[in-house]
Amino acid sequence: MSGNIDQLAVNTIRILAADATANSKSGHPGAPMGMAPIAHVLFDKFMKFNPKNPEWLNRDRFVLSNGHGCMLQYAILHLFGYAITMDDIKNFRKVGSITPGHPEAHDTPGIEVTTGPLGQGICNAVGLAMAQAHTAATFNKPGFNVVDNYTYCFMGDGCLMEGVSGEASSLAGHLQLGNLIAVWDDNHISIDGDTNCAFTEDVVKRYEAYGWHVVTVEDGNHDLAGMAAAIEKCKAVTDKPSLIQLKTTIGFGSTQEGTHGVHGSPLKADDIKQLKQKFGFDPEKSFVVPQEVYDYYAKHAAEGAAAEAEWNQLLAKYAEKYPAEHADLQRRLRGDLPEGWEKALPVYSTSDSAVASRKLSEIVLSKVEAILPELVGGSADLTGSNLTRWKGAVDFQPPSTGLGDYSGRYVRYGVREHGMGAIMNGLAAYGTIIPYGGTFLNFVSYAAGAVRLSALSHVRVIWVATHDSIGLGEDGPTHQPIETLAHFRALPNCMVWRPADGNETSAAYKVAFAHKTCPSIIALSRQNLPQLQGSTIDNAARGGYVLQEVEGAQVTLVSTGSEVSICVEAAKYLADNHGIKARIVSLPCFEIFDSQSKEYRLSVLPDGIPSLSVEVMSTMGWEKYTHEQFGLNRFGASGPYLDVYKASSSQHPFEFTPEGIAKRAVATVNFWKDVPVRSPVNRAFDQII
Ligand SMILES: Cc1ncc(C[n+]2csc(CCOP(=O)(O)OP(=O)(O)O)c2C)c(N)n1
Ligand SMILES: *[C@@H]1O[C@H](CO)[C@@H](O)[C@H](O)[C@H]1NC(C)=O
Ligand SMILES: CC(=O)N[C@H]1CO[C@H](CO)[C@@H](O)[C@@H]1O
Ligand SMILES: CC(=O)N[C@H]1CO[C@H](CO)[C@@H](O)[C@@H]1O
Ligand SMILES: [Mg+2]
Repeated sequence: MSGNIDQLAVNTIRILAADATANSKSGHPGAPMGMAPIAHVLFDKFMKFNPKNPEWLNRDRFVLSNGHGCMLQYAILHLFGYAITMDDIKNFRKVGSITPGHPEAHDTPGIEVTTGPLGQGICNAVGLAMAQAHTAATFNKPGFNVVDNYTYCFMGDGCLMEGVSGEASSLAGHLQLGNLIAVWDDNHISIDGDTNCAFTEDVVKRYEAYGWHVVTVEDGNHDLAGMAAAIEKCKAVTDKPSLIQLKTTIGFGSTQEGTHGVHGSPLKADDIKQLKQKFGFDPEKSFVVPQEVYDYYAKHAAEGAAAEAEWNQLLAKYAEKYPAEHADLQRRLRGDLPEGWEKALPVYSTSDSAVASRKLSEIVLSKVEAILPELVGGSADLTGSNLTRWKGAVDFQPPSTGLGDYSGRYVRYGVREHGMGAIMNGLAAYGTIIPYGGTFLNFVSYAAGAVRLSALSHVRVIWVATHDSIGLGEDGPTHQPIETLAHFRALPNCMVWRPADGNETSAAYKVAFAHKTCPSIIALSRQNLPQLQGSTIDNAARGGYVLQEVEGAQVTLVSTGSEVSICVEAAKYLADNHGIKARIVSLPCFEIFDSQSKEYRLSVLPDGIPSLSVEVMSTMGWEKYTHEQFGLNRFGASGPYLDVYKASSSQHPFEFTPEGIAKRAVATVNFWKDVPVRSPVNRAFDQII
């Protein structure tokens, strides 16, 4: 296998990466040049894919966790015939190109997940491998291996330094994911130089301790046969994930090879010239691919197309023999939910008792789990308190543990919020699963890096975020979220829901499940909440609505979650004690409310009436909807929750009571009495795109 064509292909990849980064005067040539040999071996000799149909279910998955090396992936995808042209390579890192600065899943055919923030990709790969194992266990039948595939991942020193990779790798070892094979680009270099300045642990022993199978390839620059043998060995180990420690030279071929100088700066013109000369390319020409390299890769691409054609025949027979399973699989792959599924969502009446919304959430999950088999839930070790596991759920576990099996739909993530978030992104990216995960709202912040990527990469991931405020009480300020909602509301393409009662909780799930390209965080209370007159699923599904209208209203109280019912009492108090008429708006999701027509938004937040928002959180962001804000721009306090809400000392000036709200409503009415009041919904830029 050390024939000329292999070497020529490897050098072509290296030079393409050098040319593209030089052309865009930006990018990272080092990792692509160092990893070109393993990429060639993996894609050409092992990976199963059809460049003409990057969506084929039974393709092997590939994740470039060291996403800065994306020119490696773009070069490979181009050479194998994915819909990435040489012009696209020339447009690397330019506005509007399909070859952005780091891999973005929905931009580029053949890119599975969005990577770049180091450590995330390997966790996505764990999620993809879990999804494969689950989908295989769910759909495969004797004689019908509809899903029999692998997930491969490249990662750098940076990924291994990031803690999140340890969370997911630890879980992958426990889960015995034999279909996961990761390659560590052990080049001893990161941005600060030699990794011996900060990263000296024994990674091999660490991964062995996680329960991984580890092999080492000493010469990742030349030993193509050794690399192939290593992958072969890893494939043979089916009860452990595998790590290949691949010793490489960053920027191999550059005059600066082996130094951090080639990590993130394009090669200089004379360096590129000597590189091309050394590899037998014309030093005067750029973006050159020898036809024999295209032809050679086209053979493997054709094998992939044939494999898919064969698989399609298998699937056709499967459809005859197992029509229900086949229909379910196809539906899931489209991302559609079963017809009429929403009828299973519980509705409540005002006579139903007050229930904590975390419990209401559990009721929703229990009602829909049988209808939505694609739901795969879990919790970061808070199953009991965040109520994420429906009765009779089977755990997703290796059968050998006796704790469950791979068809199980409940994942024990352990105390690993960030890992859970990043793994869920991989689960969602696979195509057959809608993942949800539970933890306290405050600890979703631990996973902010992963949540941000959910939003950026348009995946349907749901956070069941309980204990959503100072209302959690005794656990105190360390557990009481303050800034969390403002943070995630500021994240584009992320729904932050804070339902006020049973109907609103059903609405939150209805929209979260139905929205194929947007993650959700559903903030849920620990304390009981009454069923509110006027809340319906349809109303709440618009993101905001008028809960209580009153003729001649002088103030609008706008609120979310557990504070809405306190506003209802405050309105009564205002009428009885101050003769002030207050209307009430519930605004459970900014993102969805913002997507309604201006006319609708103005009907909810009209001109002429001053408005006051009430939420026991940072007031940041509420200026967009209300004239005045009552919130908590400081940390909470520990104590029984009603005492915390009531506290009115100078040290704890909270007053989230009907009286406290009324006091501020009176001030609002007085302050705005003699000035024209326009709804904050009116904005100067409405006519500008
Ligand atoms: C979470 C995160 N922190 C920092 C960075 C910036 N960054 C990009 S590459 C890199 C060094 C990575 O070193 P390594 O993985 O060894 O890559 P190599 O230099 O070998 O290509 C850093 C710190 C990042 N992309 N993501
Ligand atoms: C809940 O919604 C249903 C229909 O969507 C409605 O009939 C019912 O009155 C609502 N319950 C409350 C408490 O408003
Ligand atoms: C060929 C092969 O080993 N396929 C495996 C792919 O992954 C599934 C799920 O882990 C296994 O059941 C298959 O054996
Ligand atoms: C379904 C489930 O696991 N419910 C549990 C929720 O947590 C409480 C304790 O907080 C348990 O009693 C339930 O069994
Ligand atoms: Mg490195």
